[in-house]
Amino acid sequence: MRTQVGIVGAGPAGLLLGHLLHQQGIDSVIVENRSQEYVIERVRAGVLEQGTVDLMMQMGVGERLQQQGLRHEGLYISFAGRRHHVHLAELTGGKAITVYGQNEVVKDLIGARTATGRPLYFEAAQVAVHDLDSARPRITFQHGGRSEEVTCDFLAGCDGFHGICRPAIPSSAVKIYEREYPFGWLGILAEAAPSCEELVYTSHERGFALFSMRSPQITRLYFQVPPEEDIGKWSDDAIWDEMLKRMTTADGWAPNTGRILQKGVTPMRSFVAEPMRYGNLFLAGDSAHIVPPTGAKGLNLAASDVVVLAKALTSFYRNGDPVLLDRYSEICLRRVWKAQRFSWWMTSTLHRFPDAAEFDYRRQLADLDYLTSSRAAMTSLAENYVGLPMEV
Ligand code: RFL
Ligand code: PHB
Repeated sequence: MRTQVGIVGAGPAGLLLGHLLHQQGIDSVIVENRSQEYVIERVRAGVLEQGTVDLMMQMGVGERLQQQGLRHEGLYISFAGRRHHVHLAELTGGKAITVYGQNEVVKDLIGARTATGRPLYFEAAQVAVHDLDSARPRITFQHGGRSEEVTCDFLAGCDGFHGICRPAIPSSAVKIYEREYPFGWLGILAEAAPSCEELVYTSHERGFALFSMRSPQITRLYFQVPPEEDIGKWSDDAIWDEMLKRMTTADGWAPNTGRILQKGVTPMRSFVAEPMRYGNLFLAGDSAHIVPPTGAKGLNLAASDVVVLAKALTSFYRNGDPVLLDRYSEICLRRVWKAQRFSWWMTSTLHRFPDAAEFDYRRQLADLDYLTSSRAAMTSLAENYVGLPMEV
């Protein structure tokens, strides 16, 4: 098989890239190792920045997002038993975020890809990339008992943090920046109507907790646990008990409880691989960088990377101009590092660090007090949370 751009991974990055390229008349083949059901059902992100929403609308894949997405013009920061409102839209000239599950985004994008009739292989086994620094890089894999080979002009490594593309780059050609956190998140999806219209980020002496949602019927909640926590240790009753202890505020607000539909533990990490290119392989999304979920940035960064990559490839195929391809990594990394900074800051400000001294905890509370009483501080939070501009 021959194509222009071989894409490894059918998460948000790979699917968005495939569609952006298709709209510019550039051919691609997408190769994914999991099944379609698995990719759609994986419960992950929920918050889309304004720019990600605008992108999906412009791409013509925003119909369900517009109908079912929950637009939020604010959020709450809760500490010392009180919720403090941050009016995102008022502080950012009208920008907002939209709560719409990543699995819904992926479902919409798979629908759009399928309608183009271009190849999207699920359940590909032994996926490997070859000849990265040549003019004809290749993807090989097994599918339905057959060996397949895709010869490409360019490869896009959109295969997430545990994928095969980043490890295929010689270690001398990539520098890794990394930080692990001494905690993870236990997350649940509950059959309960959200008891607040906006997200609530809580700093509590027992640790961080987050109230979110997926629909008018489904609440999504998280709380901080030790990094390797065994979910088997947590009965549903114990989870609710801990959620309510951390989230209930002095005015009596608390999440509604209900049947737990799904639960899991997520580790927290900050990670950047530089540069995001090796030869004709371009890394995009989680394959190149990971942020802790506190800033709700991961999926949105995947989207901004592929916007830059699609523009660069379009400019190359239209005008033979490689300048944007050469600047891809530099352009993406500027935004990536700002999202790293913001995610680290949200994480450090709201979580309890096991080795922190009393001084650190009091300073954290002062940080939150300042944040929620200074318009300047809230504006900084708001402009980062709704998303910094996508630059090309
Ligand atoms: P993905 O989604 O991991 O997709 C990569 C795809 O590649 C496939 N793959 C392979 N395919 C072929 N061959 C191989 N060898 C392969 N190895 C892997 C995988 O099966 C998969 O389908 O990466 P992508 O596209 O870069 O997208 C990134 C986002 O998924 C991620 O950043 C977000 O989920 C992070 N995240 C959040 N981001 C936000 O913007 N807003 C949020 O509110 C938010 N909340 C979250 C989150 C992530 C979470 N977890 C579980 C890590 C909340 C949580 C709990
Ligand atoms: C979610 O709804 O899953 C969610 C919301 C905000 C975050 C992370 C996850 O910061």
